[in-house]
Amino acid sequence: MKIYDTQRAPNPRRVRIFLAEKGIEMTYVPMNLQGGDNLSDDFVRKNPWSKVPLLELEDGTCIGETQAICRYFEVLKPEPALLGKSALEQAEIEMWQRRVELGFSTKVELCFQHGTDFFADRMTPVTPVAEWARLDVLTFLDKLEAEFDGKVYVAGEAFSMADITLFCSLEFARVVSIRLGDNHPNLKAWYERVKIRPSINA
Ligand SMILES: N[C@@H](CCC(=O)N[C@@H](CS)C(=O)NCC(=O)O)C(=O)O
Repeated sequence: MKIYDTQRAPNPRRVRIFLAEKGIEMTYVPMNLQGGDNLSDDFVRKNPWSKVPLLELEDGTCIGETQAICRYFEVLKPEPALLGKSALEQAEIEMWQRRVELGFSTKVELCFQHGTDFFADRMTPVTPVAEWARLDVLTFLDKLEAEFDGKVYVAGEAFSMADITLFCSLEFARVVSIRLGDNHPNLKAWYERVKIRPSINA
């Protein structure tokens, strides 16, 4: 079993942290995205969406999408639970996971894709898209800050996938000069709590 991976990209990092939290050893295949490794015929045969991370099982089955890969390992190794145990925990973690991924991570990625020329060989950056996404990201952080009052982790008392997603996207957001500000004390305290977990260096 192996995972096609890129060190600095946020989605592969989410998987690495998830697996490190669970103590699962993995073989990682490094991919150079800017060099176009993910656009090669060989890789596109494995993943027609040409994205990493991609999990390839021993029988050749390929699973794309970070959340799907993580769910696969959550079922194989339920402890520690990162997607929740009870029906309520699972629902709350998924609710926050979706809010963070759709409302923040995706928009940060749009800022990067449309605000830089990193992928100019494969797409046409549209500056207003990056500008709109940036405004949306800043609004999202302010809203999350207000909701975070009294919370330990994104989905409540336990560290979960929602924290991994927010942390990876927040660190990646620095590339497009988006950072927590003095108006985000709750999120800054959360960030310091998460940053010291050993898995974060995976
Ligand atoms: N929805 C996918 C997104 C994966 C994704 O966008 N991966 C980026 C790296 S973070 C990628 O492979 N980009 C290469 C490209 O767009 O050519 C997931 O959750 O795994």
